[in-house]
Amino acid sequence: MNLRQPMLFALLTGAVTAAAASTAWDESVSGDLANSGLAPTVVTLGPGSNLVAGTTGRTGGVVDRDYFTVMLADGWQLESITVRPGTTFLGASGLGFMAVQAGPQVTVSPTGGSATGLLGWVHYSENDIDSDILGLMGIGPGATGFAGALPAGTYSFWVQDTGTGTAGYVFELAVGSVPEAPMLALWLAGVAALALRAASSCPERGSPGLPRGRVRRGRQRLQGAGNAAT
Ligand SMILES: [Ca+2]
Repeated sequence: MNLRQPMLFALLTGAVTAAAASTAWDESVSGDLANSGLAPTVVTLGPGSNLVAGTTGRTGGVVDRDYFTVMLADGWQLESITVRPGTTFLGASGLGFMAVQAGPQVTVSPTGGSATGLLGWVHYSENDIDSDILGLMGIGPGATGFAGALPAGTYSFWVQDTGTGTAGYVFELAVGSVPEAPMLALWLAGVAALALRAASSCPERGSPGLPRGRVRRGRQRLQGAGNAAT
């Protein structure tokens, strides 16, 4: 097989092999995430998939709220937040809550009942397992709102389930590089060049089944017709 063929296939299909998710924070290993929005735990994200796992819920009347801050460097963006299996729910509502505020803190009161000041928020449920909830966060009523990926910057997240008991959560945060227009143009030019090369390397005359003798005779007839017309 031509060594270029796999690369060409990948370019044309956009096929990318998904890298295994890495663990950015696991409460069972690294301890409870911060309980105060004013001092969130800093969680470091890398390119690709990052798992943030922990527990929330209400024990002895106290809600274990979890707050963490992530920083996205220039050229990078948060593309999705997928709820993964291992996430569980409490009470009749069966809803967990996740919110995000721009900056290094969540200053919005957890008991104020207002989303003002949040960038977005979402109630996630069993139905969201293996689904991306970032888009839903962006349309949380009362919050500033956003659409698409979260661009470079600092963001603080707030996770809670106020039901009695313990609810687990596993979120997969996908970080990707921001597509650059010049790079996209180069990529398109490359695809076009490969397509032209593929076309020009097709069997001459484009008639694999036509004997060469007939092709030659056909050309001679055409040339003869051309001569007659001049
Ligand atoms: Ca916790």
